[in-house]
Amino acid sequence: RKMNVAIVGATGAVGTQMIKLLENSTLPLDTVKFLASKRSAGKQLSFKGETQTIEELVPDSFEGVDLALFSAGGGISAKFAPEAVKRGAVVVDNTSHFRMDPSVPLVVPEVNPEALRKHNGIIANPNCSTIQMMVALEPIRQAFGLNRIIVSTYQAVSGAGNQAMEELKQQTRDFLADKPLDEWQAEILPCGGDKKHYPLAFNALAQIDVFAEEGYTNEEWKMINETKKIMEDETIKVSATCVRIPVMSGHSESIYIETEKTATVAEIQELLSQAPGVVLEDDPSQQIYPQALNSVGKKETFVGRIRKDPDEEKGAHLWVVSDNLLKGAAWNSLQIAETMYEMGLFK
Ligand code: A2P
Ligand code: 11C
Repeated sequence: RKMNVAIVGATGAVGTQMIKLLENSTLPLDTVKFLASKRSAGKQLSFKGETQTIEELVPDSFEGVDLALFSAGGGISAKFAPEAVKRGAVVVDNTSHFRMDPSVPLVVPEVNPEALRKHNGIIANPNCSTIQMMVALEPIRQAFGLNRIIVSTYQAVSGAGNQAMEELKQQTRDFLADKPLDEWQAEILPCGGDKKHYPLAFNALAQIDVFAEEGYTNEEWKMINETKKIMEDETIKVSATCVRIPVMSGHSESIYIETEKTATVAEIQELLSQAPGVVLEDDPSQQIYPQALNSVGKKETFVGRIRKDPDEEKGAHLWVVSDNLLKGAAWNSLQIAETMYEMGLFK
């Protein structure tokens, strides 16, 4: 049977990528609905060469919909995902709203596809910085065990949405025009929901999302809590520092791990060269290592700079890069839907 699909947040940074990916999806499509706010209703976009009209999101938008891909913010998911489920749709939600709900699977298809079987209508897509870390580390965990992860991120501005990207572009223009710093506009970053705003252009901001318990930001807690849920292991020690840098797309991560069994660099390289969704780019002799710019538009997670910690036999460092809008968001969401289809999980 062919499927009716709805994209919620069709005009957003992630929604736009979802539309592009859906054009080449293996899902058997019948109709596709493009939903956004009242502001966008009536605007047009192109899908598979045909002009389509964006509709305002209302509860009845989901009548007859089999699959709804949500990426319009946590508040919208909280309100409308249950409406979609009530009307018989399966929801793949890209926001943080349902992620830690025990009745909601949190899935990276390369890591824990079996969790999809337990869904109750909603499946959560993990945070972008968590997803790429899981793709790189799960093969290592399987082969050598994983006791500890310490990660520092270098995250792109597209993770904060279209308006944040515009803000960075304007600040960059201001810098190049020698405009004094106190005349630059900062109204969104580091976080739309917080009180103070700082420029990102030619800067690095050690805040993504709002501050929460113990001096960690929500983005850092997401990496900690989501890792334990996806790997189904509460005992893994995880700590994170999340930093926004003036890159448009492609999140980079410096990851330190401690394995249970000792692993050599060659063993980790061999493992990751075969791992699903991973591209190994690791040849210091040729200056080969992953770069954010090269990751843009690709579905894979790129791993390099693999090296042992000089003082800890079971410690190793990796540099992990992926397109945050694709594997971190739109592609992982659609990949969840395609995996569910292959598993026969759509009624
Ligand atoms: P709109 O463009 O109509 O505001 P981004 O993450 O790039 O900021 O995009 C957010 C997405 O969420 C956009 O598609 C936006 O639509 C959508 N959105 C925001 N608020 C609402 C709302 N109240 N109802 C439906 N969609 C919304
Ligand atoms: C960022 N990781 O790069 C965030 C965006 O929990 O889905 C995704 C927030 C989330 O800003």
